[in-house]
Amino acid sequence: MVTLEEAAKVAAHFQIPQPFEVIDFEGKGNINLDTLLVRAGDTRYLMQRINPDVFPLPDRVMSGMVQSLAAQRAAVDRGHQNADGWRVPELVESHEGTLFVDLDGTWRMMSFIEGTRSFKSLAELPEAERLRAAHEVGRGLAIYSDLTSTIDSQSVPVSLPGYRNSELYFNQLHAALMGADSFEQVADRIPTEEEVRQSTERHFYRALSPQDWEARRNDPELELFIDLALEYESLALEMQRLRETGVIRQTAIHGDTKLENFLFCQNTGRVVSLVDLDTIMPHSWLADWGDMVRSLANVAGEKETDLSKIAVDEEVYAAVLEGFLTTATSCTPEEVRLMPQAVQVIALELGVRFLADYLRGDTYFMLTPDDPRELNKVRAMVQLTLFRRLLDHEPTARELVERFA
Ligand code: GN1
Ligand code: MG
Repeated sequence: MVTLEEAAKVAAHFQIPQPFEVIDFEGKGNINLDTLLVRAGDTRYLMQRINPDVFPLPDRVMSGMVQSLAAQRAAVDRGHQNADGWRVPELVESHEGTLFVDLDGTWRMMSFIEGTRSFKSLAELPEAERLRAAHEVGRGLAIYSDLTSTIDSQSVPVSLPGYRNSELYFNQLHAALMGADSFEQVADRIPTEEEVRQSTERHFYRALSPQDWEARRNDPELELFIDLALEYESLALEMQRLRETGVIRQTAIHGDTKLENFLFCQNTGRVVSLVDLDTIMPHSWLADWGDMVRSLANVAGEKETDLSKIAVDEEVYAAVLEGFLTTATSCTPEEVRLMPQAVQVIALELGVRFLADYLRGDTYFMLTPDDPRELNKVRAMVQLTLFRRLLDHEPTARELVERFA
């Protein structure tokens, strides 16, 4: 990670007033670990390096982001019925007039949306406020989807080839279970499409010594989770087929709709923005729906070590569903019917991603020096436990969907 001194040198490339100071940003996510807050007078900015190990095609990331920002801005400016109070970050240009600078990686800077807060888990809110917040998040995703529905999904390049591809993630799990370290072992699992292969091949190979891999692979705590994931591989693949065969439509989705990326107005408690625009891509809105609900309904959060606390909060589920379905304007009945499975699939898929990453040696969700060595194992167990609970909860979820649809 860069030092604050190095970051200040990068910040000087952007058109911001002098003098400015750079501090670390605590609200960073799991991927762009170089995320800093830049303050110039009363104005604050967020500066980020797009993690090159995860996003090998940063210009694509930027192009999706630019399209999303432009669509949101245009909808707000023309007074879209849902856009009242919606806030859109702005990219800061460099002195050369570009929207990013390449300096040992691709850096971008954007305006910081003041007066808002975000949450990693609803547990950070007093109980009396949680359901309203869940309703707001559902409403927020419906608004975001509405405002960006003008984007032609076929014109958005996939920012991260292979992202949200369940089949690929399961193939990576199979490779990690084998402890593969050569092409021959995984030749039939590596994607054939060149650009997907280039972006993901690294994550098919073991990055641990054979001894360390074996210890992780044979960890008795993981056995049931590995079995569970493999048992439901076909569920995830089924959803993918429905998309590939056009039964469910593709739009330009957000791609990373966990609770943390929704900004709540500090005064009104309303959701006013959905940030982290790294993964705009053609896919189904059901993935955004699923990712949002799997992160929201698990009030214990993504890093809980006491698995007995992982549960589907039924009231939260109902509130987010109501917020979404009463605001959304363009869902087909077939898609609505699939809403419960979509949540299951994203929890399963994310569990598989964490599990495969832990088994092969943390090459994707990289650990910082302060992170516990077993973080990705914990994250995997949380998502797969949640997946189990979501399966049990399915009849209730179906009833709720029928009620609000
Ligand atoms: C990653 O970097 P962050 O925190 O925004 C990941 C998402 C996961 C999420 C889980 C590009 O998002 O897919 O759902 O972690 N983003 C990417 O916390 O892989
Ligand atoms: Mg992200």
